[in-house]
Amino acid sequence: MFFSSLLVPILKNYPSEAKIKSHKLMLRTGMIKQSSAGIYSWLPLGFKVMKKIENIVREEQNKIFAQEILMPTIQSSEIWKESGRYEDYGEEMLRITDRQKREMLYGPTNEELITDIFRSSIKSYKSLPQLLYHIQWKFRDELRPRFGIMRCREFYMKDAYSFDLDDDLGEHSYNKFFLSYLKTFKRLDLKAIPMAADTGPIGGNLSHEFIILAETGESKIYTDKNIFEVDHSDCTLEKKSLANLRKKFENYYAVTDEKFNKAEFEKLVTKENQIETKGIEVGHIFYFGDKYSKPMNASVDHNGKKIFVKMGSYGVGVSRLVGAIIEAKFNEKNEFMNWPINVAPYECAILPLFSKNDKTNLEKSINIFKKLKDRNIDAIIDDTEENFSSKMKKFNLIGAPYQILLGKKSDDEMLEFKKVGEESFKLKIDDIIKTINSKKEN
Ligand code: P5A
Repeated sequence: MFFSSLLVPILKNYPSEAKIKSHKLMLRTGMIKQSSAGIYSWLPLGFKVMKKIENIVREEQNKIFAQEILMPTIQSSEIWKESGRYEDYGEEMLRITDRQKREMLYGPTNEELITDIFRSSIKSYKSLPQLLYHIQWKFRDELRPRFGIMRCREFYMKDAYSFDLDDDLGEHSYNKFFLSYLKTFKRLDLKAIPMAADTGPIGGNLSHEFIILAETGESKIYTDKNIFEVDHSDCTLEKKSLANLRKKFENYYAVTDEKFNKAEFEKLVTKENQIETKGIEVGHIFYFGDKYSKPMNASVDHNGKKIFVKMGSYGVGVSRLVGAIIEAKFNEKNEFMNWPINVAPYECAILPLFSKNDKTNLEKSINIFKKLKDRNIDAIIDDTEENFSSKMKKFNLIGAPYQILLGKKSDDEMLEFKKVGEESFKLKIDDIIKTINSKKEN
């Protein structure tokens, strides 16, 4: 409730090691602290934002009836030897030997572990489809970790896995995640475009990366600008509706670097519609059939016949999303962060001007805080002795979407209220509450 009691180590300036907006802002506002190369601690502000994002991701997974589980971070090498990826994964995999000299690893992804769970639990095709997900830390020993939590070694991922009887049903599961991702990113106020992408070490030949446009992104992309108009709001979980939605997107050229073909791009997209820019990959979905189920012997009985299940996997970079939202919403020139309200660290900041001898405004703040809290508004009072303008500057950077200013001549009834990055105006507390709550999801 009081800013002075929080662990928020704000810096006066942007640290020189940070090159992109999100890294700069996260270090300056004390959201994260680097512990070693590509490994970060999440401090209260950053952790709060990430947890809010995680919850939105979770809610959208639950809406397509995916079941949440939790798998460990440390895995045995045995299952990776079965799938054949133990050698293939190369130096990105952090390999660990335990005291019994067993080869273990810190999971970079979980296709093998989930396949092992599946094969020991499901025997009949009647239990299909199975959609399972977890939200867990991953480790990839990236050669060049950079841009803070955008490309780091330890990161937080939502990874889901689907199991179906045949390719047609497998693709239906794939399409459910396709829609679920569009909905998730929309709730985060991000325009993420599904683009045909390379499958790398995960495998398969059907795959989409979900990319948001950003100059600082690491993925080069080529697309038709009309793809931004495709709407998913009336799509249902029905098979045909989902397949149509994917088709609507796939009608437009949209690919990442590895899939780019200049002649094709120029033939399929008129000059004025061509977009050639950079983006941030916030999600990636894959369909790979029996790539893991066959070597690992994960099958079901279908009328006396043994069928290797058809699988897909679906990732969202939960920790990367914190940075991606900042890249999209931080106004660096005017120094304010415009968080979507449902992931903001605080929904409303109350900034009182007061002194040791006159704490009237601080007392007023406490009353306002209680009223906001009664109406479920997540507020914070800046009770520090900093001057008024540095409090405003600080909360613009932290990005409380709404702010109540109690300055020299603060009125009891008509409060000075503002949206971050905009001018203030006078409003009664009840109307402030209405304004804030109207912007929030139910
Ligand atoms: C899909 C789920 C997979 O790992 N297996 C399980 C599949 N896909 S992926 O594309 O490799 O990763 C999924 C998402 O995780 C984020 N991500 C990262 N975030 C921060 N730092 C990294 N080094 C990093 N690597 C991947 C991305 O958002 C990616 O889309």
